[in-house]
Amino acid sequence: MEFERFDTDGDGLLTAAEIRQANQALGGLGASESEIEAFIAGADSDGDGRIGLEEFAALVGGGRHEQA
Ligand SMILES: [Ca+2]
Repeated sequence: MEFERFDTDGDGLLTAAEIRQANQALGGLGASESEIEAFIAGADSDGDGRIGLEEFAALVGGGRHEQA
C-alpha cells in the first residue's frame, strides 16, 4: 500500500515531512509549507496534525483493492 511507502519511519502516521518526501518521490516539484499544511488539514479528521492510515485510506479512496 502506498501508505507504507510514505511512512518512512514506520510509526503509522504521516507527518508533514513524510508527506513532503512522498510528494517529491511521486515526481512533485516540491510542495510549499502552506500546501503541505493544507493537505494535512484537509485529511486530518482527528486533528492531531498527522495523517493516520484510516485518514490516508479515506483520502485515496478507502483502500479498496481492485483486481484488474
Ligand atoms: Ca511516520
